[in-house]
Parts: sequence; C-alpha cells; structure tokens
Amino acid sequence: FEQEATAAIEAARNVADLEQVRILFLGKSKGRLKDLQSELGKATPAERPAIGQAFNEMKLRVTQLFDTRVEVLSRPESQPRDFDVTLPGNLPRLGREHPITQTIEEFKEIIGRFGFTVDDGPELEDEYHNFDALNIPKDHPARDPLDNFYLAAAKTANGQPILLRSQTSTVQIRVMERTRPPVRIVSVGRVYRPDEIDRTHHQMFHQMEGLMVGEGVTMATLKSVLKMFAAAYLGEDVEIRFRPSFFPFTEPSVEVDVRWRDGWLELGGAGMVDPQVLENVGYDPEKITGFAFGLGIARFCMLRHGIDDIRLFYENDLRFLKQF
Ligand code: FA5
Repeated sequence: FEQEATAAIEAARNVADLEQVRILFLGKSKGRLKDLQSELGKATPAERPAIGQAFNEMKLRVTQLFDTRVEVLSRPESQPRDFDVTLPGNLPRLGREHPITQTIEEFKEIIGRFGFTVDDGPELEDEYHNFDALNIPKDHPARDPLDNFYLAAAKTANGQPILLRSQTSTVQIRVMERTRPPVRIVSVGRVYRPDEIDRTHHQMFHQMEGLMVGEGVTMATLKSVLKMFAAAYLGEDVEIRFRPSFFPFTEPSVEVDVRWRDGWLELGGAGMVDPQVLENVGYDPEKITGFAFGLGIARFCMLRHGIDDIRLFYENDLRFLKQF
C-alpha cells in the first residue's frame, strides 16, 4: 500500500489530481487505507500492538507526504499555464503626442533660441483684457456677440462680461501688467471664435503670441525674428513678406505671409505695439517700443506636412494621428 500511495502522490501534477489520489487511498469511507485498517482486526491479540504501531507510522508517512505535495502544488509557480510562453508577445500600442502639441513644443524650443521665454494667460477672459486694454473701441465689430463666445451666465466680480478669449494677444496685457520692460515672451494656447468651419478655419484653434518690448525694438527686429523663426521651422529657403494691415493694438500693423509652393499663405498678424497699449499697462511709450505677433499654429504644421484641412487636427482619427 505504502509504495503505491507514495508513487501516486508523487505522480500527481496538480491539486485536482492529488485530490483524486486522496479519495482513492486515504478517503475516510471508501479509501484503501480504510480497507487496510479493517484487515488489522484479523491479527491475533499478540500480533496486534506491533502491527498497529507499524500501521500508524506508515499512515503518518503517507499523510505527511500528501500534505507536503498539496502545499507545493498550491504555490503560484506550480499553477498550470494556459498560454504558450514561447509565443511572441503582443506589444502594447504606444500613444504619441498630438501633432499640434509636437508643433507647440518645437515652436517653444526654436523661439527660446532667440531669448524668448514662455508665459501664459487664462482662456476665460474679461472684456478688459480681450478688448479694452488692446485698444479695441467699444463699438468695434470684433466685440460683436455673434463673433465671440461670451458666457451667458457669468460676469467678473466688477460686473464685466466674460468670454472665451478670441486671441492670445490678451497675454500681452497680462504679462506687461506684472513685469517691467524689457519683455521678451511668447505664449501658446487655444483661442475661440464662432467662425464658419472650413479647410483653414476652426472654432477652437491655437495661436502663438510673441511680445518684445524694450529700448530700440523696431520693425526690422520683428521681421528678422519672424524670418529666423520661419526658417528654423520650415527650412532655410523660406521667404516671408509683410503686407500692410490694421490691428487696433499695433501701429503700424502687418499680415505675415510665407511663400509656399506657388503662392503666399497668411500665417498671422503682427506690428509695433501701439503707444496707447503701452500706456494702458503703465509703460512709457517715449522711452521704449515693442513689437507683437500672433501666429496660427496649425497653419505652420499644415505647411510643413502638406496637410490640406485643419479639421483633421481636431477629429482625432487615429489613422491621421498615427502618421506623426
Ligand atoms: C489676431 O488674432 C491678432 N491677435 C494677431 C496679432 C497679434 C496682430 C499681435 C498684431 C499683434 P487674426 O485674427 O488675423 O489676428 O489671426 C491671426 C492668425 O490666426 C491668422 O493669420 C490665422 O493663421 C489664425 N486664425 C485666425 N482665425 C482662425 C480660425 N478660425 N481657425 C484657424 N486659424 C485661425
């Protein structure tokens, strides 16, 4: 019995097999040990003590071996594997940064080389920072509720309307309010306009605002900074041009175009900070001058990668995003 029980216990490969062995050999009602025990009754009274002792010792060895095997086969490393460890694994699919985010990071890096640091302002703005301080008159069409996302229910503590900022130029004001010249910053972020959506327009888009204020800052400084910036991003042979334009917060004002394939593409607006704006933030326009620019981020990214529809950036189709 002992030999057979020992062999069966050692042959069991898992806890379930072992349980079958237990029922067969050690089972309380029908197990073979039970049968053996009843055989003991046939021994003569003189034989009984020795046989009984031998039986008990044997029973102890078998049950101890059984307990040890149960413990070993219950360990995690002994559990059966239901997969083939030799098969190649499935690599987790890695995400990546959105192309707009990649462009923003690259912009910050490039413009940083020209000594510009990165600053920030809120996306929810009051009318003062979005319009008044930027010299945009009360009756200017840019303030039209149909051209802006005003919040219907909220006002500032002093009763001003609040809107989703329509341009990053708001950050010019916020930065100048809290710092003294010289200033050399950029700010990149989302702006919102209820424009008609088409291949080059969306209702939420990204702008990079630049502001440089100090002694002796001129249009020539502006043009060389923009030219160096565009060349670093789009390539050395890039051409840019200024077209006369108008913004209430710059004088003179220009539109910045870049030459692309057969034509010119508008990248943003720029100009010399209007003396009135400098006064609004407590700077002395007699002593210092400054330039500012506001560029559409997606336009650059579209140029470089030959993307013809701005909507692709905001639809988040993975087949598009995976290409960057
Ligand atoms: C402005 O927003 C001015 N704040 C720019 C500026 C800054 C001028 C500093 C002077 C000094 P404008 O509305 O033209 O200007 O927008 C600037 C750029 O943002 C555009 O050239 C274009 O590249 C981008 N843009 C404008 N509207 C949209 C839109 N709906 N979707 C995507 N990009 C847009």
